[in-house]
Amino acid sequence: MKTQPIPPSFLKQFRNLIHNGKNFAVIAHFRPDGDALGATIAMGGALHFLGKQVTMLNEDAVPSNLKFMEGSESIIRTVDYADRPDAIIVLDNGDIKRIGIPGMALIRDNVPAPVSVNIDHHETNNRYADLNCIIPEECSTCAILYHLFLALEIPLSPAMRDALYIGISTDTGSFQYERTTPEVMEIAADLLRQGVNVHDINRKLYQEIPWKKLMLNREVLNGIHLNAAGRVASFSLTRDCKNRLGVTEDDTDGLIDILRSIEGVLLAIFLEEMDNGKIRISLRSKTPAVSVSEIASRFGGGGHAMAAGIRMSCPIEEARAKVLPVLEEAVSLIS
Ligand SMILES: [Mn+2]
Repeated sequence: MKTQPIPPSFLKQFRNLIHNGKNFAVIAHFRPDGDALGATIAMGGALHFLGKQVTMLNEDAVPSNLKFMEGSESIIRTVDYADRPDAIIVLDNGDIKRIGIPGMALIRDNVPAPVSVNIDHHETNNRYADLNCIIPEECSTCAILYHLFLALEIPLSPAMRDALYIGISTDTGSFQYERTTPEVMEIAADLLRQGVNVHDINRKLYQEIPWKKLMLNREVLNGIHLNAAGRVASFSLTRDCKNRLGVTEDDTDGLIDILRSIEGVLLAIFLEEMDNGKIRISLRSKTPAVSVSEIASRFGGGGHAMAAGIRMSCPIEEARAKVLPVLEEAVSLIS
């Protein structure tokens, strides 16, 4: 296995921080996915092992499809947290705004302010914390934590082990995406040797689709648009449609994979009207020739080269009319 990727300076500072602190808060981005929750649970477990007081937080509730994760039941909503931690560890979060307003208040309004730590793999991460460990080459924050715990000689409890595996599996699209390197497979192999039940976890992650979600998939299949000679796929999900099917914002994750999976499609855009009226836009690229993170950043969004997102405050058709031409132009430049 290649040498561990954590910068020695971060390792040293992080070790001191953990040694000197007693009370920690751990948080990841809102609308948490498998990597955000996996990293939260694993870091919570590590601090617990070291005898620290630790509270796991998130702006949002754990989505129903990930409630099976052991430890997720101990994650509380940030708004319900009234303690003053010595340090707050922010995980899998590229932009400070994505921990939510109560989380930001925790960092900014406490006197003295807790030390903030930022461990992440988003390439657009702007290093907003006192201590930053950003490794865009890693497939997931959970992979970074795997290396971190190894370097710090922190053993994995079964809950931590499963959490890391789930973060790596979900952020690589179950070991399909570009960053599924030999090193990723070696981490997965080690976690399996330590006892991960792959069959059980995969069934819970990928083979328990609620009926209403399947009906939502049908809606997407009926409404896909292809542009730029079949190289750009798009779909707009309105609040009306979600209300009609009885689905929530939790149920819409992963729908963009349907668009991305179409033969010949290079770029996919999924627009969703949220409960608060804002538009959430997900972008995917299937070609290294186009970075959707670069396109997203033109609209104030961010993410990775192959997967990025934007939020806009305008009608959904207006958002589509703004972003779609940029994607069409981007594919037109590919030979
Ligand atoms: Mn991630």
